[in-house]
Amino acid sequence: PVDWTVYNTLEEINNWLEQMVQEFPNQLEILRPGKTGQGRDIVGVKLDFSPNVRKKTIFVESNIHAREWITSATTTYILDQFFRITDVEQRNIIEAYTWYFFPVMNPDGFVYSHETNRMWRKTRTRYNIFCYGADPNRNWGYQWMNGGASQNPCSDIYAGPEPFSEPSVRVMKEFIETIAEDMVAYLDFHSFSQMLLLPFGHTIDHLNNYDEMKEIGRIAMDELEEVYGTDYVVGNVAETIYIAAGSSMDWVKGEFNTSIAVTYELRDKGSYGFLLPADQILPTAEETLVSVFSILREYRIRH
Ligand code: 0X9
Ligand code: ZN
Repeated sequence: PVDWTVYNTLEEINNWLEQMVQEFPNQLEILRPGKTGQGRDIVGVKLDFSPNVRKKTIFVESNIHAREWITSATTTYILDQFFRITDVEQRNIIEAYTWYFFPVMNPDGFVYSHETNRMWRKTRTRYNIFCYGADPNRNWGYQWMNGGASQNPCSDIYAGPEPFSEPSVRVMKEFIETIAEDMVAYLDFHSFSQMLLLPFGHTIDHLNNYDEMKEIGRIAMDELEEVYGTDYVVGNVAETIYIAAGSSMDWVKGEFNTSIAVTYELRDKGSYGFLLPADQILPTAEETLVSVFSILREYRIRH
């Protein structure tokens, strides 16, 4: 069962998504845009509280890195809360957009992290007799291999033999292209470090709407901190965490100049790292949701 007291398997998450769609057929639609390298469906949902009205869209991505289990736990919590929240200001924000949720963007890696190697990060493409997988957050075709990525298939940051070599990445690229025109926000969830990262990963330059997003991000992370005292750093990828080119967020920002493009690095700061205890799922999810509302509210005030 998905109740945010334990970490769930891919099957449990997908069953829960299907259950939600059955319960709310007028607001939710199941999406299966394509298959992974190992033949699994990549499963997402489209959420719209007034499906006949065309709106701006928001895309929510998590678990493109397999071992970052807190990320899909958090985004499924957010999706669930969208059906429970009664606060008028929050409902206005939820209902102003068409939402896309893809809780597990890397299903092959996610299953491998559950069944075989808890610390697995990449996809599961076989590249040689010893080494499997490319980093699906180095495989996107914007500034590909321009820093912080490797051409060695045994590396955890292997960018792949070419941009979009990984079937799951290619599927999601093609799906995002079909909705990009109306997209106002791309929310990408990773762990860990407690950071809110802004484009880009290949340069420390403050490009596009960096200054405005830095200001909005700081306000949002201050509100997040008020919930449980969790402190976040805000800044561009290259200067805040490290140079890293070929990510999904950078591709979205670079290709479509999407107004809000952010990458969360959720809890914690390294005590447990990727092995964040399950009793931290709810507090992490709660504080993160507060900050998502905060980002959207602050953006809407300014536009
Ligand atoms: O290295 C990564 O892909 C991310 N950190 S993680 O520990 N979750 O692996 C940072 C990604 C941010 N980089 C860009 N969006 N360019
Ligand atoms: Zn990650």
